[in-house]
Amino acid sequence: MQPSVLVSALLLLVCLGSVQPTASSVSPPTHNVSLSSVLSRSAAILGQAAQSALLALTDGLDSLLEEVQTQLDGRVAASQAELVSRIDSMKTELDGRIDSLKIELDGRTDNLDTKLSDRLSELSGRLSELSGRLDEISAGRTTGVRLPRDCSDLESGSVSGVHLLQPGLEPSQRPVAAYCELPADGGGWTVIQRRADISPREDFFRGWAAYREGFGELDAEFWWGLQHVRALTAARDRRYELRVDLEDFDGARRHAVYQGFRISSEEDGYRLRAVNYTGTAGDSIGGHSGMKFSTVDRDQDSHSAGNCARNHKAGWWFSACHSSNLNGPYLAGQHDSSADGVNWQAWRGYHYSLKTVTMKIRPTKKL
Ligand SMILES: [Ca+2]
Repeated sequence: MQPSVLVSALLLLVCLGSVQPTASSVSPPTHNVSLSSVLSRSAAILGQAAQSALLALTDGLDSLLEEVQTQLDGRVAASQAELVSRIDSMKTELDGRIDSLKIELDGRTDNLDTKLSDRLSELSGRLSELSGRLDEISAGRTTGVRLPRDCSDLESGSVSGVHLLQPGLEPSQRPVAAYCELPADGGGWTVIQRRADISPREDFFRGWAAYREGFGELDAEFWWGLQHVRALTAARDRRYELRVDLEDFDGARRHAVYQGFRISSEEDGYRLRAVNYTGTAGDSIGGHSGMKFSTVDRDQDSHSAGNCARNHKAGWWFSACHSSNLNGPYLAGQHDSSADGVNWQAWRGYHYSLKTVTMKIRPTKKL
């Protein structure tokens, strides 16, 4: 609209311009009045045209601005809506996650409660069982009836598990709980040590007092205690054998039996006697026969320059130092370090820590 008005005005101006020189060249001076009126009318027409053009231009700009503004408003509104929708969906997702975490947490708490409750009931059951047995012992003391000295004295029909024994010959000696392995190989085995692939794992890197008294759980990993082994093997009327059962992580099993087994008094260092080997594992204890027991805090080994118990992280009848380390750290199979696992040199060597070990004793003779 506005360009066409401008063009018309300009065309008029050109026409007037082309007429004027001719008129001025051929017309007399009297014609000047009518020319000036033509010019003034033209100027008026031009002014009006310019004004119309300006108005049209202003209108055009206004509508353009309105259109831009509308579009901008629309886009801002759309962005806002998109943002709100995103925030909403994030919030929904977070709420969902929080809910599922709450449910998981509740489930775990319930599970833990159940486990704790089961364990408490089990412990409570064992406590009342032990309490009942203690009553029996008290009754036995007054009537002169003794508890079994070792597991071979249990009545026939007894089952494997924890039993109360009285290893010492002194009637005043306190009873001690022991694990009895009854059906295996004729039965009657008193287990004096066990390693197994279970958790929580027992710490076997302990001092003299712990190895003397015993530690661990009888139905899991444990060391029964040198004082009890001594009490049994000190008796002159019985001879004991030691059997060691070994298993690796491939499920292979070997055993070693020492038909003559005993240990000396604490004053003598719980010195080992293990002779007359038979078995399938190779002899890795015979070389320790005659050695005193050593712990990290009581070095009684034959290695004058070093502490074998510290170096191999166990208590054992170390010489300088060992061909078996059955109380060593549970390294679970192949290990780079040398001789500081649950090692049996004659079978799996110094870089293999066995999966399961059981050491057990029973009388070969009852005089
Ligand atoms: Ca030493």
